[in-house]
Amino acid sequence: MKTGFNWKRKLLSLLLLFCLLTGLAGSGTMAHAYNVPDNMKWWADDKFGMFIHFGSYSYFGHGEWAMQTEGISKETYQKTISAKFDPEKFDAQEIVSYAKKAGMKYLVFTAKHHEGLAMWDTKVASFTDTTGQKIYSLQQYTPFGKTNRDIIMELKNACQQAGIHFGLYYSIIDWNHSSQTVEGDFTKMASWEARTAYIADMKAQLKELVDTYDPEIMWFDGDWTYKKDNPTLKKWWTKQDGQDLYQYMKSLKSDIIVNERVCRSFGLGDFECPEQSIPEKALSRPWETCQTMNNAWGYKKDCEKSYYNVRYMIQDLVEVASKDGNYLLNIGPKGDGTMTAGSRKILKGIGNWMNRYGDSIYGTSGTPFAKKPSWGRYTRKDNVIYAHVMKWPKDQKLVTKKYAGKKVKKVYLLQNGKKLKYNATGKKVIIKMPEKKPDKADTVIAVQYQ
Ligand code: JFZ
Repeated sequence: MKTGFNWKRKLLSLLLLFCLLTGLAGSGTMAHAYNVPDNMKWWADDKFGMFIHFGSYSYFGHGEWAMQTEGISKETYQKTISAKFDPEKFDAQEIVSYAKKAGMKYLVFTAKHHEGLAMWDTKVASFTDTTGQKIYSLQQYTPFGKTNRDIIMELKNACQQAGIHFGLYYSIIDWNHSSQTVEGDFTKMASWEARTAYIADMKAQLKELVDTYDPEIMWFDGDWTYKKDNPTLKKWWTKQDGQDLYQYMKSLKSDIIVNERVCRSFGLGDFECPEQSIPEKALSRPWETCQTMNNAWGYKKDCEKSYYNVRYMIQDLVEVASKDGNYLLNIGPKGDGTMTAGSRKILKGIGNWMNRYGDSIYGTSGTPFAKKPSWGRYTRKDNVIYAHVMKWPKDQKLVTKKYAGKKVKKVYLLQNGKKLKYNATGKKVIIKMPEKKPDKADTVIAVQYQ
Protein backbone atom coordinates (compact mmCIF):
# COMPACT_ATOMS: atom_id res chain seq x y z
CA MET A 1 0.00 0.00 0.00
CA LYS A 2 2.66 2.49 1.05
CA THR A 3 4.77 2.06 -2.06
CA GLY A 4 1.70 2.50 -4.25
CA PHE A 5 0.96 5.85 -2.63
CA ASN A 6 4.51 7.05 -3.10
CA TRP A 7 4.39 6.09 -6.74
CA LYS A 8 1.29 8.12 -7.31
CA ARG A 9 2.85 11.10 -5.60
CA LYS A 10 5.99 10.81 -7.62
CA LEU A 11 4.02 10.60 -10.82
CA LEU A 12 1.93 13.56 -9.79
CA SER A 13 4.93 15.71 -8.97
CA LEU A 14 6.60 14.72 -12.21
CA LEU A 15 3.47 15.73 -14.06
CA LEU A 16 3.38 19.01 -12.19
CA LEU A 17 7.01 19.68 -13.00
CA PHE A 18 6.32 18.91 -16.63
CA CYS A 19 3.38 21.31 -16.63
CA LEU A 20 5.43 24.03 -15.01
CA LEU A 21 8.27 23.57 -17.44
CA THR A 22 6.03 23.67 -20.45
CA GLY A 23 4.06 26.60 -19.11
CA LEU A 24 0.77 24.78 -19.09
CA ALA A 25 0.25 24.69 -15.36
CA GLY A 26 -3.41 25.16 -14.57
CA SER A 27 -4.48 28.78 -14.67
CA GLY A 28 -0.94 30.13 -14.18
CA THR A 29 0.21 32.78 -16.62
CA MET A 30 2.18 31.91 -19.67
CA ALA A 31 5.91 32.24 -19.38
CA HIS A 32 7.52 35.27 -20.97
CA ALA A 33 9.84 35.09 -23.94
CA TYR A 34 12.74 35.30 -21.45
CA ASN A 35 13.43 34.46 -17.86
CA VAL A 36 11.84 36.98 -15.46
CA PRO A 37 13.32 37.26 -11.96
CA ASP A 38 10.76 37.42 -9.12
CA ASN A 39 11.25 41.13 -8.40
CA MET A 40 10.41 41.96 -12.02
CA LYS A 41 7.24 39.88 -12.47
CA TRP A 42 4.89 42.83 -11.95
CA TRP A 43 6.93 44.93 -14.37
CA ALA A 44 7.03 42.31 -17.11
CA ASP A 45 3.27 41.77 -16.80
CA ASP A 46 2.31 45.44 -16.56
CA LYS A 47 3.89 46.26 -19.92
CA PHE A 48 2.92 49.92 -20.12
CA GLY A 49 4.23 52.94 -18.21
CA MET A 50 4.47 56.73 -18.25
CA PHE A 51 7.77 58.57 -18.53
CA ILE A 52 7.84 62.19 -17.38
CA HIS A 53 10.58 64.61 -18.40
CA PHE A 54 10.30 67.66 -16.22
CA GLY A 55 12.97 70.12 -15.09
CA SER A 56 13.95 73.75 -15.55
CA TYR A 57 14.47 73.00 -19.25
CA SER A 58 10.68 72.73 -19.37
CA TYR A 59 10.50 76.44 -18.54
CA PHE A 60 12.90 77.31 -21.40
CA GLY A 61 10.91 75.17 -23.81
CA HIS A 62 13.75 74.13 -26.11
CA GLY A 63 14.02 70.51 -24.94
CA GLU A 64 16.17 69.04 -22.15
CA TRP A 65 19.39 69.27 -24.20
CA ALA A 66 19.22 73.06 -24.68
CA MET A 67 22.13 73.87 -22.37
CA GLN A 68 24.44 71.71 -24.49
CA THR A 69 22.97 72.31 -27.95
CA GLU A 70 22.81 76.08 -27.48
CA GLY A 71 26.13 76.33 -25.69
CA ILE A 72 24.72 78.09 -22.62
CA SER A 73 27.17 78.55 -19.73
CA LYS A 74 26.40 77.19 -16.28
CA GLU A 75 25.98 80.65 -14.85
CA THR A 76 23.72 81.94 -17.61
CA TYR A 77 21.63 78.78 -17.52
CA GLN A 78 21.15 79.08 -13.79
CA LYS A 79 20.27 82.77 -13.82
CA THR A 80 18.10 82.95 -16.91
CA ILE A 81 16.44 79.54 -16.85
CA SER A 82 16.54 77.63 -13.56
CA ALA A 83 16.07 80.77 -11.44
CA LYS A 84 12.77 81.36 -13.25
CA PHE A 85 11.39 77.87 -13.10
CA ASP A 86 8.17 78.05 -11.11
CA PRO A 87 5.89 75.08 -11.83
CA GLU A 88 3.07 76.31 -9.61
CA LYS A 89 0.42 74.53 -11.68
CA PHE A 90 2.04 71.11 -11.43
CA ASP A 91 -0.79 68.75 -10.53
CA ALA A 92 0.37 65.25 -9.65
CA GLN A 93 -3.20 64.00 -9.16
CA GLU A 94 -4.15 65.06 -12.64
CA ILE A 95 -1.07 63.60 -14.33
CA VAL A 96 -1.53 60.29 -12.52
CA SER A 97 -5.23 60.21 -13.37
CA TYR A 98 -4.29 60.60 -17.06
CA ALA A 99 -1.75 57.78 -16.72
CA LYS A 100 -4.34 55.60 -15.01
CA LYS A 101 -6.99 56.26 -17.62
CA ALA A 102 -4.49 55.51 -20.39
CA GLY A 103 -3.96 52.09 -18.83
CA MET A 104 -0.42 52.82 -17.66
CA LYS A 105 0.70 50.76 -14.67
CA TYR A 106 3.96 52.43 -13.72
CA LEU A 107 5.55 55.84 -13.88
CA VAL A 108 9.15 57.10 -14.13
CA PHE A 109 9.93 60.70 -13.24
CA THR A 110 13.16 62.65 -13.93
CA ALA A 111 14.60 63.32 -10.46
CA LYS A 112 17.73 64.81 -12.02
CA HIS A 113 18.41 65.21 -15.74
CA HIS A 114 21.67 66.21 -17.44
CA GLU A 115 21.07 69.89 -16.52
CA GLY A 116 21.81 68.90 -12.92
CA LEU A 117 18.88 70.58 -11.16
CA ALA A 118 17.71 68.22 -8.40
CA MET A 119 13.92 68.03 -8.38
CA TRP A 120 13.97 67.22 -4.66
CA ASP A 121 15.38 68.98 -1.62
CA THR A 122 18.84 67.44 -1.78
CA LYS A 123 21.22 68.04 1.10
CA VAL A 124 24.35 66.81 -0.65
CA ALA A 125 26.61 69.84 -0.33
CA SER A 126 28.59 69.77 -3.57
CA PHE A 127 25.55 70.20 -5.82
CA THR A 128 25.55 74.01 -5.76
CA ASP A 129 25.15 76.88 -8.20
CA THR A 130 28.32 78.54 -9.56
CA THR A 131 28.61 80.88 -6.56
CA GLY A 132 28.83 77.86 -4.33
CA GLN A 133 26.26 79.55 -2.08
CA LYS A 134 23.01 77.83 -2.96
CA ILE A 135 22.12 74.20 -3.43
CA TYR A 136 20.98 73.67 -7.01
CA SER A 137 17.57 72.13 -6.40
CA LEU A 138 13.94 72.88 -7.10
CA GLN A 139 13.36 73.76 -3.45
CA GLN A 140 16.48 75.80 -2.80
CA TYR A 141 17.26 77.44 -6.12
CA THR A 142 13.98 78.25 -7.88
CA PRO A 143 11.11 80.57 -6.95
CA PHE A 144 8.96 77.47 -6.50
CA GLY A 145 10.92 76.76 -3.32
CA LYS A 146 8.82 79.28 -1.42
CA THR A 147 5.85 76.94 -1.63
CA ASN A 148 7.67 74.19 0.25
CA ARG A 149 6.13 71.66 -2.09
CA ASP A 150 7.76 68.36 -2.95
CA ILE A 151 6.45 67.37 -6.35
CA ILE A 152 8.20 63.99 -6.35
CA MET A 153 6.38 63.11 -3.12
CA GLU A 154 3.12 64.43 -4.58
CA LEU A 155 3.58 62.15 -7.56
CA LYS A 156 4.55 59.20 -5.44
CA ASN A 157 1.50 59.62 -3.23
CA ALA A 158 -0.83 60.02 -6.19
CA CYS A 159 0.66 56.86 -7.72
CA GLN A 160 0.19 54.95 -4.50
CA GLN A 161 -3.47 55.96 -4.32
CA ALA A 162 -3.99 54.95 -7.93
CA GLY A 163 -2.15 51.63 -7.63
CA ILE A 164 0.59 52.71 -10.03
CA HIS A 165 4.20 51.65 -9.47
CA PHE A 166 6.66 54.48 -8.96
CA GLY A 167 10.15 54.94 -10.42
CA LEU A 168 12.78 57.64 -10.81
CA TYR A 169 15.20 58.69 -13.54
CA TYR A 170 18.71 59.88 -12.65
CA SER A 171 21.40 61.20 -14.99
CA ILE A 172 24.98 60.11 -14.39
CA ILE A 173 26.43 63.07 -16.26
CA ASP A 174 25.77 66.45 -14.68
CA TRP A 175 26.36 69.59 -16.76
CA ASN A 176 26.06 71.80 -13.71
CA HIS A 177 28.25 70.06 -11.14
CA SER A 178 31.62 71.74 -10.48
CA SER A 179 33.46 68.49 -11.20
CA GLN A 180 32.38 68.55 -14.85
CA THR A 181 32.15 70.65 -17.97
CA VAL A 182 30.10 69.94 -21.05
CA GLU A 183 32.27 68.33 -23.68
CA GLY A 184 30.53 67.10 -26.80
CA ASP A 185 27.65 64.89 -25.74
CA PHE A 186 29.45 63.81 -22.58
CA THR A 187 31.20 65.75 -19.81
CA LYS A 188 34.85 66.17 -18.94
CA MET A 189 36.09 65.68 -15.39
CA ALA A 190 38.26 68.40 -13.88
CA SER A 191 40.58 65.93 -12.13
CA TRP A 192 40.78 62.42 -10.74
CA GLU A 193 39.92 63.72 -7.28
CA ALA A 194 36.87 65.47 -8.73
CA ARG A 195 35.78 62.21 -10.32
CA THR A 196 36.08 60.24 -7.10
CA ALA A 197 34.26 62.89 -5.08
CA TYR A 198 31.47 63.27 -7.66
CA ILE A 199 30.75 59.55 -7.76
CA ALA A 200 30.55 59.48 -3.97
CA ASP A 201 28.19 62.48 -4.00
CA MET A 202 26.07 60.95 -6.72
CA LYS A 203 25.65 57.88 -4.53
CA ALA A 204 24.71 60.12 -1.62
CA GLN A 205 21.97 61.68 -3.76
CA LEU A 206 20.74 58.26 -4.81
CA LYS A 207 20.56 57.21 -1.19
CA GLU A 208 18.46 60.29 -0.45
CA LEU A 209 16.13 59.32 -3.29
CA VAL A 210 15.74 55.73 -2.13
CA ASP A 211 15.35 56.73 1.53
CA THR A 212 12.80 59.44 0.77
CA TYR A 213 10.76 58.06 -2.11
CA ASP A 214 11.37 54.32 -2.05
CA PRO A 215 11.26 53.98 -5.86
CA GLU A 216 10.59 50.57 -7.41
CA ILE A 217 12.54 51.41 -10.56
CA MET A 218 15.76 53.39 -10.94
CA TRP A 219 16.16 54.47 -14.53
CA PHE A 220 19.71 55.66 -15.22
CA ASP A 221 20.95 57.64 -18.18
CA GLY A 222 23.92 59.75 -19.27
CA ASP A 223 26.27 56.77 -19.15
CA TRP A 224 27.61 56.71 -22.70
CA THR A 225 31.38 56.61 -22.59
CA TYR A 226 32.14 53.59 -24.74
CA LYS A 227 34.76 52.67 -22.18
CA LYS A 228 35.11 49.22 -20.78
CA ASP A 229 37.94 50.08 -18.43
CA ASN A 230 40.87 52.51 -18.01
CA PRO A 231 38.92 55.72 -17.57
CA THR A 232 40.26 59.06 -18.78
CA LEU A 233 39.08 62.50 -17.71
CA LYS A 234 37.13 62.75 -20.96
CA LYS A 235 35.66 59.26 -20.79
CA TRP A 236 35.43 58.92 -17.09
CA TRP A 237 32.55 56.45 -16.68
CA THR A 238 33.31 52.75 -17.21
CA LYS A 239 31.73 49.33 -17.14
CA GLN A 240 33.29 48.80 -13.72
CA ASP A 241 31.57 51.98 -12.46
CA GLY A 242 28.30 50.73 -13.91
CA GLN A 243 28.59 47.36 -12.18
CA ASP A 244 29.48 49.07 -8.96
CA LEU A 245 26.50 51.46 -9.24
CA TYR A 246 24.15 48.54 -9.88
CA GLN A 247 25.40 46.71 -6.79
CA TYR A 248 25.09 49.91 -4.79
CA MET A 249 21.42 50.33 -5.79
CA LYS A 250 20.69 46.72 -4.82
CA SER A 251 22.40 47.28 -1.49
CA LEU A 252 20.06 50.21 -0.84
CA LYS A 253 16.96 48.27 -1.92
CA SER A 254 17.33 44.64 -2.86
CA ASP A 255 14.28 44.35 -5.15
CA ILE A 256 14.72 47.64 -7.00
CA ILE A 257 14.62 47.33 -10.80
CA VAL A 258 17.54 49.02 -12.57
CA ASN A 259 17.89 49.62 -16.32
CA GLU A 260 20.96 48.78 -18.39
CA ARG A 261 22.05 52.40 -18.60
CA VAL A 262 24.21 52.09 -15.50
CA CYS A 263 26.67 51.57 -18.38
CA ARG A 264 25.01 50.43 -21.57
CA SER A 265 26.11 47.85 -24.11
CA PHE A 266 27.65 45.50 -21.57
CA GLY A 267 24.54 43.54 -20.64
CA LEU A 268 24.35 45.17 -17.19
CA GLY A 269 21.21 46.06 -15.25
CA ASP A 270 17.89 44.24 -15.14
CA PHE A 271 16.42 45.23 -18.47
CA GLU A 272 17.53 46.47 -21.84
CA CYS A 273 16.59 49.82 -23.38
CA PRO A 274 16.80 49.39 -27.15
CA GLU A 275 17.98 52.61 -28.76
CA GLN A 276 14.74 54.54 -29.23
CA SER A 277 13.47 51.76 -31.40
CA ILE A 278 11.75 48.41 -31.35
CA PRO A 279 13.94 45.35 -31.93
CA GLU A 280 13.14 42.87 -34.71
CA LYS A 281 12.34 40.09 -32.24
CA ALA A 282 11.91 39.56 -28.53
CA LEU A 283 15.27 40.05 -26.81
CA SER A 284 16.81 37.39 -24.59
CA ARG A 285 16.03 39.33 -21.42
CA PRO A 286 13.40 41.82 -20.25
CA TRP A 287 13.39 45.01 -22.32
CA GLU A 288 11.62 48.32 -22.61
CA THR A 289 11.31 50.82 -25.44
CA CYS A 290 10.91 54.42 -24.32
CA GLN A 291 9.11 56.63 -26.76
CA THR A 292 8.12 60.26 -27.21
CA MET A 293 4.77 61.45 -28.53
CA ASN A 294 6.26 64.27 -30.61
CA ASN A 295 10.03 63.75 -30.90
CA ALA A 296 10.64 65.71 -27.71
CA TRP A 297 11.31 64.46 -24.18
CA GLY A 298 11.46 67.71 -22.24
CA TYR A 299 8.92 70.34 -23.34
CA LYS A 300 9.90 71.83 -26.71
CA LYS A 301 7.63 74.49 -28.15
CA ASP A 302 8.69 73.71 -31.70
CA CYS A 303 7.46 70.14 -31.44
CA GLU A 304 3.99 70.95 -30.12
CA LYS A 305 2.50 70.78 -33.58
CA SER A 306 4.04 67.46 -34.51
CA TYR A 307 2.42 64.86 -32.27
CA TYR A 308 1.99 61.40 -33.72
CA ASN A 309 -1.63 60.35 -34.02
CA VAL A 310 -3.34 58.07 -31.52
CA ARG A 311 -3.44 55.22 -34.00
CA TYR A 312 0.33 55.33 -34.45
CA MET A 313 0.93 55.24 -30.70
CA ILE A 314 -1.44 52.29 -30.17
CA GLN A 315 0.17 50.32 -32.97
CA ASP A 316 3.61 51.10 -31.54
CA LEU A 317 2.54 49.75 -28.13
CA VAL A 318 1.13 46.61 -29.75
CA GLU A 319 4.29 46.12 -31.79
CA VAL A 320 6.28 46.17 -28.55
CA ALA A 321 3.88 43.80 -26.77
CA SER A 322 4.00 41.39 -29.73
CA LYS A 323 7.71 41.00 -28.92
CA ASP A 324 7.10 40.74 -25.19
CA GLY A 325 8.61 44.15 -24.44
CA ASN A 326 7.55 47.03 -22.21
CA TYR A 327 6.54 50.46 -23.44
CA LEU A 328 7.40 53.65 -21.56
CA LEU A 329 5.59 56.56 -23.15
CA ASN A 330 6.79 60.08 -22.37
CA ILE A 331 5.05 63.31 -21.53
CA GLY A 332 6.88 66.65 -21.23
CA PRO A 333 4.78 69.07 -19.18
CA LYS A 334 5.22 72.81 -19.72
CA GLY A 335 7.30 74.99 -17.40
CA ASP A 336 4.28 75.97 -15.32
CA GLY A 337 3.64 72.27 -14.69
CA THR A 338 0.60 71.83 -16.92
CA MET A 339 0.25 68.94 -19.32
CA THR A 340 0.25 69.78 -23.01
CA ALA A 341 -2.95 69.48 -25.04
CA GLY A 342 -1.26 67.04 -27.42
CA SER A 343 -0.28 64.64 -24.64
CA ARG A 344 -3.76 64.74 -23.08
CA LYS A 345 -5.31 63.86 -26.39
CA ILE A 346 -3.01 60.90 -26.98
CA LEU A 347 -3.40 59.56 -23.44
CA LYS A 348 -7.19 59.73 -23.72
CA GLY A 349 -7.12 58.01 -27.09
CA ILE A 350 -4.92 55.19 -25.88
CA GLY A 351 -7.14 54.88 -22.80
CA ASN A 352 -10.24 54.39 -24.93
CA TRP A 353 -8.50 51.57 -26.73
CA MET A 354 -6.99 50.00 -23.59
CA ASN A 355 -10.42 49.98 -21.96
CA ARG A 356 -11.62 47.60 -24.60
CA TYR A 357 -8.45 45.71 -25.35
CA GLY A 358 -6.19 45.89 -22.28
CA ASP A 359 -6.52 42.12 -21.84
CA SER A 360 -4.53 41.64 -25.02
CA ILE A 361 -1.60 43.60 -23.54
CA TYR A 362 -1.35 43.01 -19.76
CA GLY A 363 0.24 39.76 -18.69
CA THR A 364 0.84 38.71 -22.25
CA SER A 365 3.93 37.28 -23.81
CA GLY A 366 4.80 38.00 -27.41
CA THR A 367 3.72 36.18 -30.51
CA PRO A 368 4.30 32.42 -30.52
CA PHE A 369 4.85 32.50 -34.27
CA ALA A 370 8.02 33.26 -36.21
CA LYS A 371 6.30 35.26 -38.95
CA LYS A 372 4.38 38.51 -38.65
CA PRO A 373 0.94 38.33 -40.25
CA SER A 374 0.27 40.79 -43.09
CA TRP A 375 -2.79 42.21 -41.32
CA GLY A 376 -1.27 43.07 -37.92
CA ARG A 377 0.33 41.42 -34.88
CA TYR A 378 -0.18 38.63 -32.34
CA THR A 379 0.09 38.56 -28.56
CA ARG A 380 -0.85 35.65 -26.31
CA LYS A 381 -1.86 34.80 -22.77
CA ASP A 382 -2.43 31.31 -21.42
CA ASN A 383 -4.63 29.56 -23.98
CA VAL A 384 -5.62 32.66 -25.86
CA ILE A 385 -3.96 34.09 -28.92
CA TYR A 386 -4.90 37.68 -29.64
CA ALA A 387 -5.02 38.72 -33.26
CA HIS A 388 -4.46 42.48 -33.50
CA VAL A 389 -6.09 43.38 -36.77
CA MET A 390 -4.72 46.64 -38.15
CA LYS A 391 -5.56 46.05 -41.81
CA TRP A 392 -9.12 44.87 -42.23
CA PRO A 393 -9.54 41.95 -44.66
CA LYS A 394 -11.58 43.01 -47.69
CA ASP A 395 -13.32 39.64 -48.09
CA GLN A 396 -14.18 39.46 -44.36
CA LYS A 397 -11.91 36.46 -44.01
CA LEU A 398 -9.06 36.71 -41.54
CA VAL A 399 -6.43 34.02 -41.93
CA THR A 400 -4.60 33.36 -38.68
CA LYS A 401 -2.03 30.76 -37.84
CA LYS A 402 -3.18 27.84 -35.73
CA TYR A 403 -1.47 27.10 -32.43
CA ALA A 404 0.28 23.82 -33.17
CA GLY A 405 -1.14 20.76 -31.42
CA LYS A 406 -4.12 22.55 -29.86
CA LYS A 407 -7.82 22.67 -30.50
CA VAL A 408 -9.75 25.90 -30.93
CA LYS A 409 -12.47 26.39 -28.32
CA LYS A 410 -13.94 29.68 -29.47
CA VAL A 411 -13.20 32.87 -31.37
CA TYR A 412 -14.60 36.22 -30.25
CA LEU A 413 -14.34 39.99 -30.50
CA LEU A 414 -12.39 41.03 -27.43
CA GLN A 415 -14.28 44.31 -26.97
CA ASN A 416 -17.67 42.68 -26.33
CA GLY A 417 -17.20 38.91 -26.28
CA LYS A 418 -19.27 38.47 -29.42
CA LYS A 419 -18.52 35.06 -30.94
CA LEU A 420 -17.26 34.82 -34.50
CA LYS A 421 -17.58 31.89 -36.85
CA TYR A 422 -14.37 30.17 -37.80
CA ASN A 423 -12.95 27.26 -39.67
CA ALA A 424 -9.92 25.55 -38.16
CA THR A 425 -8.30 23.48 -40.86
CA GLY A 426 -4.72 22.26 -41.02
CA LYS A 427 -2.37 24.98 -39.86
CA LYS A 428 -4.86 27.83 -40.14
CA VAL A 429 -7.85 29.28 -38.37
CA ILE A 430 -9.94 31.23 -40.85
CA ILE A 431 -12.25 33.70 -39.12
CA LYS A 432 -15.41 35.30 -40.48
CA MET A 433 -15.07 38.98 -39.65
CA PRO A 434 -17.76 41.62 -39.22
CA GLU A 435 -18.27 43.76 -42.27
CA LYS A 436 -17.26 46.99 -40.63
CA LYS A 437 -14.09 47.31 -38.60
CA PRO A 438 -14.88 48.38 -35.05
CA ASP A 439 -11.49 50.04 -34.43
CA LYS A 440 -9.33 51.95 -36.87
CA ALA A 441 -6.07 51.46 -34.99
CA ASP A 442 -6.41 47.84 -34.02
CA THR A 443 -9.39 45.53 -33.51
CA VAL A 444 -8.54 42.55 -31.32
CA ILE A 445 -9.91 39.08 -32.01
CA ALA A 446 -9.36 36.45 -29.33
CA VAL A 447 -8.73 32.89 -30.44
CA GLN A 448 -9.20 30.68 -27.41
CA TYR A 449 -7.75 27.18 -27.38
CA GLN A 450 -8.74 24.23 -25.26
C1 JFZ B 1 18.69 60.11 -23.31
C2 JFZ B 1 18.73 61.54 -22.83
O1 JFZ B 1 19.90 62.17 -23.27
C3 JFZ B 1 17.51 62.24 -23.30
O2 JFZ B 1 17.53 63.57 -22.86
C4 JFZ B 1 16.28 61.55 -22.76
O3 JFZ B 1 16.25 61.62 -21.36
C5 JFZ B 1 16.28 60.09 -23.21
C6 JFZ B 1 15.19 59.29 -22.57
O4 JFZ B 1 17.51 59.46 -22.89
O5 JFZ B 1 18.78 60.15 -24.69
C7 JFZ B 1 19.11 59.07 -25.35
C8 JFZ B 1 19.69 58.01 -24.76
C9 JFZ B 1 20.01 56.91 -25.51
C10 JFZ B 1 19.75 56.92 -26.85
C11 JFZ B 1 19.16 57.99 -27.44
C12 JFZ B 1 18.84 59.08 -26.68
N1 JFZ B 1 20.07 55.83 -27.60
O6 JFZ B 1 20.56 54.83 -27.04
O7 JFZ B 1 19.83 55.85 -28.82
